[in-house]
Amino acid sequence: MKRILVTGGAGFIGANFVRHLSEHSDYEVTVLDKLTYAGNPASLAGLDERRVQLIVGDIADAALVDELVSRHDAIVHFAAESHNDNSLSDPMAFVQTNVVGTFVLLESVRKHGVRFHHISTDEVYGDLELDDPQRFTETTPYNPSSPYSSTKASSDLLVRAWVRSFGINATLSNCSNNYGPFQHVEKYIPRQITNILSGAMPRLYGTGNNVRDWIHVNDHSSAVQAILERGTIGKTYLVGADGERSNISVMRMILEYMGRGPDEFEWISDRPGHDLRYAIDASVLRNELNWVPEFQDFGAGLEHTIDWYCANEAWWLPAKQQTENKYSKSEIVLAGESK
Ligand code: NAD
Ligand code: TDX
Repeated sequence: MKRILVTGGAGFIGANFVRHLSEHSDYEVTVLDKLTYAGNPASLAGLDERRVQLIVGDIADAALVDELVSRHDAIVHFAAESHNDNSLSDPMAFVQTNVVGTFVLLESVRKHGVRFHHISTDEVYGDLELDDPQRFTETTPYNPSSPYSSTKASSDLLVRAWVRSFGINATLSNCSNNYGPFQHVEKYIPRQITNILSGAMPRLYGTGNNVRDWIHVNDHSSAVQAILERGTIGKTYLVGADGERSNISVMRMILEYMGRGPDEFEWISDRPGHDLRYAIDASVLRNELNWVPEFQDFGAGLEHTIDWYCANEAWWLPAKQQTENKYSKSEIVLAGESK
């Protein structure tokens, strides 16, 4: 297995994965990316051009996909519309890329018999109560809440059906919330860091008690490589690093690390349908593939991420104003500490 096609490789997790493969394998990588607002070729800057090639195109373009799939040994499929808030204002693009785009890839994979790994999210399982002792496992029933998570769930079900009905060589992984370098400024952690760096207030939705299960993006990359190389065909693996934290606690860590007071943020009206808590039980991945996350200390990973945004303003600044303009159309700032 030498030639890998990475869809969405100019996005946050895809670009980090391509960087990871450059360091931890001798694969040749082709990135297929539409370069939507979320894709940035600068995220691949500095990589060896003899080993990493960027093709700008759409995963729903069947002719392009077929030509590319036919000359690769494996596909790792990250490309997606990925932001819940956008899926509330413009769901069509989510159906087109996440569902139709995945279908187009699967048909080509079926035709050419290549290995396929599908990247998905823990959000397909819906949410948990704050005090629920259970975490998501590979057998938790699907129960997605948002247009984003419902289209990711749809894509997972397509992959499973193509395995069962057509015998394609596919694996799936559902990961928790990633953080690290090259994440778009629309997402929670980079938004707060870059708000502070731009002289604006950080913004917290709802009560701030919602819990996300954070994993460093490099640990997601090592998990995907392990599944790609050693995973059982047809199987789903949950990826997480025991990183549950409430949004308000993450907010206060960012404020502290950036030298601000604990209440120097704004309370914002809640996201409609806001999932309360995600939590992953990754013991299948740990036990079967001996995968261990490297970034066990969330505080250290967060400080490293803050340092990266401080040092890479040229990477994030061009997207900042447009992102905040989009948010300003729907967000309502609440007076005082109300919910
Ligand atoms: P991202 O939005 O940063 O990147 C998505 C990339 O896909 C962009 O480069 C974009 O240009 C590209 N793309 C979008 N539509 C395309 C199309 N039609 N054809 C080709 N390329 C297209 O997203 P991300 O956060 O890096 O997420 C990557 C994958 O990981 C997604 O499948 C997402 O569902 C999944 N995931 C993300 C997280 C997270 O915390 N960010 C957690 C679990 C799973
Ligand atoms: O400004 C904000 N303030 C805020 O309180 C933003 C942008 C978000 N939030 C909250 C909403 C969530 O509870 O922070 C939490 C994280 O929000 P996002 O970064 O938008 O992530 P989330 O909705 O949890 O989804 C992410 O994890 C799962 C990714 O965007 C998905 O692609 C992935 O599947």
